[in-house]
Amino acid sequence: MAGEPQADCLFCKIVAGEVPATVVRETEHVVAFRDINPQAPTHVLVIPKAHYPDAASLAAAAPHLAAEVLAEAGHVAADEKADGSGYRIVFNTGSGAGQTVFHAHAHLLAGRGLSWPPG
Ligand code: DGP
Repeated sequence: MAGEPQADCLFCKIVAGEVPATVVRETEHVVAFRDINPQAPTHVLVIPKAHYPDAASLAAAAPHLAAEVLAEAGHVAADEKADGSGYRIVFNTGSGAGQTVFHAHAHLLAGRGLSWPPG
């Protein structure tokens, strides 16, 4: 059922505390933690605690939760002092776009120059 924890989902396990993570922000519905393989000095993943496989399904089923994920990404950027110099929020969606964990997550990238287009 949409939003229910999935036994085989890595990020559901992080939400449950079964896999450790370096959490930088947490609300009732959202958690933000450092990426294990950072691509920038600041690389934080912001996820809904409820399981949705990607950003589009999250936004369709729970638009307020999608908005909270975005708002929390902005708070992380401010916490990391990245809101002045600029930052990027990325939702890889589908394996062809580089999504490897099928639990919706925003990448918050900051702390270095970010070129465009991305690879
Ligand atoms: P994506 O490729 O867009 O699905 O992003 C998944 C990200 O998850 C990727 O940047 C690496 C990160 N990641 C994978 N396993 C772990 C883990 O066990 N802990 C943490 N903190 N991040 C992980």
